[in-house]
Amino acid sequence: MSAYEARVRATLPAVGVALAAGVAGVAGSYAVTGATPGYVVAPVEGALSRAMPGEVVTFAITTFGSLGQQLNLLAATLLVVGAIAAVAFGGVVVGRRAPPLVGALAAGLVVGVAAALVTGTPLAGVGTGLPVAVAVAAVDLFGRRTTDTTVDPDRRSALGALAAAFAFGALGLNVGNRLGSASDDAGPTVQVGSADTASLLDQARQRSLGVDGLEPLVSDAFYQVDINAVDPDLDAEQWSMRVTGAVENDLEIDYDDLTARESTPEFVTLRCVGEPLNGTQMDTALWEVVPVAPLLDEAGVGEENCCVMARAADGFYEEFPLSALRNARIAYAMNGETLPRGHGAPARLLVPGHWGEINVKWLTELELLEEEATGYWEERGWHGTGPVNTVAKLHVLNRNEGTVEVAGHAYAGTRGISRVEVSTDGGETWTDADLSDPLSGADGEPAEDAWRQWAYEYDAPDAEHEVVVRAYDGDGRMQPREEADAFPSGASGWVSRTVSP
Ligand SMILES: Nc1nc2c(c(=O)[nH]1)N[C@H]1C(S)=C(S)[C@@H](COP(=O)(O)O)O[C@H]1N2
Ligand SMILES: [Mo]
Repeated sequence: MSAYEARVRATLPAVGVALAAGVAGVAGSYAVTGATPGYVVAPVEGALSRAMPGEVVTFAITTFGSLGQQLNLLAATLLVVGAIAAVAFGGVVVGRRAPPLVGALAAGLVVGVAAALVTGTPLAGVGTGLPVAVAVAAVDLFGRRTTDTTVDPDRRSALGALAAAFAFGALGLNVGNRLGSASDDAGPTVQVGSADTASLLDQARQRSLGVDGLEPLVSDAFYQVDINAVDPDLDAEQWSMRVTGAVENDLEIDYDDLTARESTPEFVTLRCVGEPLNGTQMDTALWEVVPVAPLLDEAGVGEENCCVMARAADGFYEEFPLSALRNARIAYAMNGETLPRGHGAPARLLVPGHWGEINVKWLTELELLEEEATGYWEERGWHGTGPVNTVAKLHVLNRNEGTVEVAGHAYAGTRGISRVEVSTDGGETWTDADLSDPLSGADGEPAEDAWRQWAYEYDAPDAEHEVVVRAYDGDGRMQPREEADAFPSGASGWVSRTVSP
């Protein structure tokens, strides 16, 4: 064995202990915070995704979808484990020369203070630092004493530390998951739905077409898109939002002010500009909403304003025209319950007919601008602040006795859907599909911004054939055939599917 080899071998157990300390630190952090912004990996993941060049993010979104964010979270986790391990390694090295536990204390302290600073959560410091101190101390106390004054971890104690770290990790995951779900339930106790909520949800059930496998008019599972893997966890009682910028007087309203205002339940559909043509990031809910227009009047918004920058607690910001803001709503409940954390609790913006991205969640500020500015996704090359494209999705294909049934949803924002046509011969001939009745609001008027379902059943041909679907908006305009990718301004084209007999 060369001297170099011998040195590497001698260091390996210490590296093992250090990695174990890294895993234990991350697990300990998760155990005390759950999946909240206090989790030590969360700010690192956020910073990573923010620093990532727009081309890379766009590539990840269009190739991996939401998996890209999971990969980013994994990268951030490895980074944090590595950083903690480096400090712990230092602690082990110091421990060889210093009096007992000095290295352990130093490592725990450095990691703890760093975690507290990075997350802005003192508890995260304790959760992260303590397990690191314990892991390094274990080496001090149980490691092999090589001379009278120095200790070294041997292979056994390194393996022991690793095993303990993983056990601790599993425990941390479990405790953290429970914490996370507990904080989801802890909503404010206000009356969130008006009396009409239940009957409108019932209406949506009644008007949904009874097609097997077709998502109802109020989505069972509403998609979620966020810039961060870990969402803000805001306390409604602490929350407020401001109207600022080019206004006569700044306005600030808190949760009680918001929910005391006159509100209505409204069906609103959202669609993400980044989803593929036949993707599933398009959903509908019944939201309890307060109109934005009166707030603008109260703040005194003049004609010189072109637009607004909406800002949020997760560092997200989007700019869009004042005309769209005048028709926007602030939502604080969804399907009869307080707004879920993942959808922007305690309050989010809904901008009828516009791409999802300007429907800012965890809303904190509406800054009125006199000159155009650039939002988060526009800085990354997207054009997602305008009205949605018309689309008809084909999500269901049922083979029945002698027939084929195809179905999906169609959406054209505030233009509405007037008609959906289906072709079963690749676009040669077209037939009208059945449409669900339009959803209507508490006043009985048709919902301003909601999708419809379509369905079509035909005799099963014996040959392979191509099913194509296209929608017409409320003005009778046929959805353009020309295909476009999601980037930069939303997918468009006719959805088609080859069906074999
Ligand atoms: N604060 C904040 N608001 C946000 C986002 C975000 O990352 N942060 N994502 C936007 C995007 S891209 C979309 S498509 C919609 C999705 O809303 P949902 O997650 O409730 O479906 O929220 C928008 N609002
Ligand atoms: Mo989006």
